[in-house]
Amino acid sequence: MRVSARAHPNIALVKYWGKRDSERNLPAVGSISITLGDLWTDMHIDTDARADGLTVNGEQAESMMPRMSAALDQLFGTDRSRVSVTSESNFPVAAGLASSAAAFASLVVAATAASGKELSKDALANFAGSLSGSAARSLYDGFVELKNAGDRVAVRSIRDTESWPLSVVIAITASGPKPVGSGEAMEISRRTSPFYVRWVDEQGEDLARARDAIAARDFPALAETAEHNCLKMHSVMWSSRPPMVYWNAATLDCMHAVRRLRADGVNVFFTIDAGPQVKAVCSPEDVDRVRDALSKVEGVEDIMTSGLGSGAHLIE
Ligand code: 2P0
Repeated sequence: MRVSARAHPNIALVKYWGKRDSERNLPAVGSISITLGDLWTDMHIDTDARADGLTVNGEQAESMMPRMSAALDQLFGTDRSRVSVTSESNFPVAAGLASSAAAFASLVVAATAASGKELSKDALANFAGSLSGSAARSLYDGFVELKNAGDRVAVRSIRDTESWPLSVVIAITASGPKPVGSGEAMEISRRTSPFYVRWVDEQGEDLARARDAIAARDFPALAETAEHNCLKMHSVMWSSRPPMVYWNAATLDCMHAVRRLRADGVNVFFTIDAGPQVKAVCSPEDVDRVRDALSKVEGVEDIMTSGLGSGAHLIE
């Protein structure tokens, strides 16, 4: 039997960096993200396969296998028959474009349905989050907030896609896999960065500002908070031992290009995750100007554009 689901990656405007419980993969801080509509990962689950297997965009993906097998054991039991998992994405994976969020969100939706179980969206989000923290947010539409709640996370959509239709222009400055995976990098930051404790302490303030800005559709306030939170997270990464610097020269040049556009009156701000790509969040009417400016930056290899979109769901 084949069951398929689609999920979209999400981009955090207030970031998740650090775990309070690495065994259960619970985040140290809450986060706020936007779900992207035009980038997707489709996950196909075939039960009664000859062996467990995972193919991502046509290639065997060993690194995701342990987390995937653990998820399948949880749903089907450890004496389950073998399951073959095939995923296809329309964007580069493992390059700081939140591919693991889309992968694990689509995996839990498809595999839960294949197992015959019915789980609430809250349970699916917690299940996805236990596999990859950011995946919990990809279950929901539009603007999404993840809060810590005891030994769980509580995730909800705080504004829908239609009522504030922002766009995201993504400048790809390098498409290879990242040097240190996010999970490992977060642990290094927690153990070694002198700024980590302060990062965790201040997150509540940034979340409140972003929540208020989103409620009021206040673009300048959201821009200020998101860029501040992004640069604060990267300061934690840079001040870790060993330091983790995900940027390249083009990353920095794109940030300057975005700031110049904003000084010229364009509604745009940048955010950067654990990779060198720059995501420029802007008003839909400004997409062409932002695309044009970023495509002229030396070192930008490709540009993708996306609107906001829906949470993970089953597909035919
Ligand atoms: C985020 N990132 O909020 C932050 C910003 C990267 C930088 O969530 O260890 O792949 O699997 O829970 O979800 C990437 O971390 O980490 C991430 P795990 P995940 O989007």
